[in-house]
Amino acid sequence: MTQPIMTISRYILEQQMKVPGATGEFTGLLTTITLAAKVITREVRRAGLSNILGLTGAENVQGERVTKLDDFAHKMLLEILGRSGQVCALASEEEADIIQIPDGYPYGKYVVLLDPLDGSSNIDANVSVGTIFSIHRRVTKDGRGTLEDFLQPGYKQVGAGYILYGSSTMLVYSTGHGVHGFTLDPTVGEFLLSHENIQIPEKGKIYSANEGNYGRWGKGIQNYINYLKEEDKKTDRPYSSRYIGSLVADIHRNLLYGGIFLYPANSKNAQGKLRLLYEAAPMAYLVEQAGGAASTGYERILDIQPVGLHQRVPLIIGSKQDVLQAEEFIRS
Ligand code: FBP
Repeated sequence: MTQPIMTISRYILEQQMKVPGATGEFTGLLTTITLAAKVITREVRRAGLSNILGLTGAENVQGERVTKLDDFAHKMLLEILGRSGQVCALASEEEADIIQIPDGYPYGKYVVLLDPLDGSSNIDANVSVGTIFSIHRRVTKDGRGTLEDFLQPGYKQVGAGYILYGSSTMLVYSTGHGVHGFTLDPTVGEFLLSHENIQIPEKGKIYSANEGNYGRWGKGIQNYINYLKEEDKKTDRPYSSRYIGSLVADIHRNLLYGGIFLYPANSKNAQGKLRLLYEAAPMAYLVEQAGGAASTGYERILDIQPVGLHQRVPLIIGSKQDVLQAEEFIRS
C-alpha cells in the first residue's frame, strides 16, 4: 500500500480548509516561502563549488561582516516575497530599515521579518545553517507597510518557521495549530510531511550555550550551568552539552530531543546577542506551540512589546521544566 504523498502545499491547503472565510492569501504566502527555500537550498548545497563561500566585503546594520550566502539568501527572499502580492513590506537582518515592495506590485495584508541566513559564521565550515521567518498581519489599513506593522509583540504572529539546511533540508513552521516539519525530497523537488505535530519533551538532558561567555554571565546563569553539570542520576544530571552555533540547528535538535538553549545577557551585551523580531520571537512561537517555553529569564519572549527592528533580547528557550528552572536560578 503506497504511503500517501503529503506535500507541504497540500498540507497548508488542508489546514486552510479548516479556517472558515480563509482567503488563501496566507496559504499563498507559505507556498511562496517554500519556493524561496528551494532556491536557497540549491545554492547552499553546492556552495563549495559555486564561488559563493566567503565574504562580500560589506558590513550589515549589526556591524557583522556579510557573507556571500547571506547576501544571496537576502536578495532571493526579497525578490520572491516582494513580488508575491502577499506582503505590504519586508524586514531583514541585512537591512537597517523596513523594505518596501517593488513599485507596481499589489500590497498584501502581511509583513514578513527575515533572518535570511542564520548561523552564517558556520557556512564556510559546511555546518548546518538556516533561514528564519516571522509573519504578522498588517495593522495599518492599506498601501505601503510601515514600521508600525512590524513592531508587534510575538504573540500576535500569525505564523513563523525556519528552514534548516542540514544533512537534509527541512521546513518547520506553525500557524498556531501545532508545529509541523517537512523534508525536501530532492528526487521530486517537494517538501514532504516528515514530522507532524512536533511536541518538545517536558524536560530534557541537553543544554546548549556558548560557554566561552561563562565569565561574562551573571551569577544566576553561572549557578544554573554549574547545577546542570553536577552528578545526580535522579535529575538526569549532568546534562550533555551540545552547541552548534547556528540557532536554527540548536533549536531544531532541542525541539526533537528536549533540552534548553541559552543566549543570556552578558557583560559585553546587556541584551545578549540574538534579535527579538526575526530570531527570538519566531523561535519562541514555535517552541511554545510545541509545548515548550521561551523567556528572557524574567519575561515571556512573546509578551515583549518591540521598540526597534533590530533590538536584541536574552533568550532562554526549550523544554518547559528546564526553562522554569533556569528562570528560578536567574531570579535568585
Ligand atoms: P546570524 O548568523 O544570523 O547573525 O545569527 C546569529 C548566530 O549565529 C546564531 O545562529 C547563533 O545561535 C549565535 O549567533 C552564535 O553566536 P556565538 O558565536 O556568539 O556563540
